[in-house]
Amino acid sequence: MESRKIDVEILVPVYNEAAIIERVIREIYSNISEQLNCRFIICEDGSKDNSNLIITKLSEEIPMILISSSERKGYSQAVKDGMMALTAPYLLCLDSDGQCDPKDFWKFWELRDRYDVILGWRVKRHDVFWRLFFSRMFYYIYQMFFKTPFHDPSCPFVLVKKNVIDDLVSRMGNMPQAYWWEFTVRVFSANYKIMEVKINHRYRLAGKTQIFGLNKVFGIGYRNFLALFKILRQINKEHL
Ligand SMILES: Nc1nc2c(ncn2[C@@H]2O[C@H](COP(=O)(O)OP(=O)(O)O)[C@@H](O)[C@H]2O)c(=O)[nH]1
Ligand SMILES: [Mg+2]
Repeated sequence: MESRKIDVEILVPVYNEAAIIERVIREIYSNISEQLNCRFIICEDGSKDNSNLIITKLSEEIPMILISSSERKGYSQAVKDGMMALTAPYLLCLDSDGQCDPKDFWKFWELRDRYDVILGWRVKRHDVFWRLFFSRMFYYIYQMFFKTPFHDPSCPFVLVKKNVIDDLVSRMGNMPQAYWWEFTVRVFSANYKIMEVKINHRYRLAGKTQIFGLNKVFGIGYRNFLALFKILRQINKEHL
């Protein structure tokens, strides 16, 4: 029997999310699989909890490709590896912390014929205040470099056509923890058709950020700042 073709693949990076991962995946799946044939690309690496076990169990029930490693790869490498495994015509990316509301997916999906990339815009972002502060400061610096039209260039809720991923993925990875900052400036400078969609952003379902602890934010910010020069140089070269 010929299997039905997949409409959209859903990339979800996972690190130490045992407390919530089953709930998050089931919520996404029940929303999207009602109307579309979908498959997850789950990128789990280095978790010290039961995340991998829970996901493996879920894979008996929910269609997924599991990209696992016992070493933690870091957010950007995990997402990049997931993007390289894409085979469907569309890729939806969202985090596994429950902050993105999968109901918003349908606003993205409606726009898919008119745009190459659809970005989430967290109008009311539910993160701790100091995180919002640092993110805003970085936004102003980023805008000095790239002058993008985006309100929320680091939103981890994105729908992208496969040809865009194929074009850009090999160049990605200059910001080990801040994948979307780089991704959005690359799609912008490559002149793809892009739309921002307002989304409902929630507090983490449980646990706390796996990346941006207050003790790490200065180091990450500094390295991201240096990466901006590198990305700018690369983009300028591409436009020569
Ligand atoms: N595969 C993988 N996923 C990660 C890694 N670090 C964080 N994540 C996942 O990426 C998402 C965002 O991480 P989080 O720490 O919540 O960052 P925040 O939402 O930006 O505060 C979560 O779903 C994490 O489980 C990593 O090193 N590897
Ligand atoms: Mg988050």
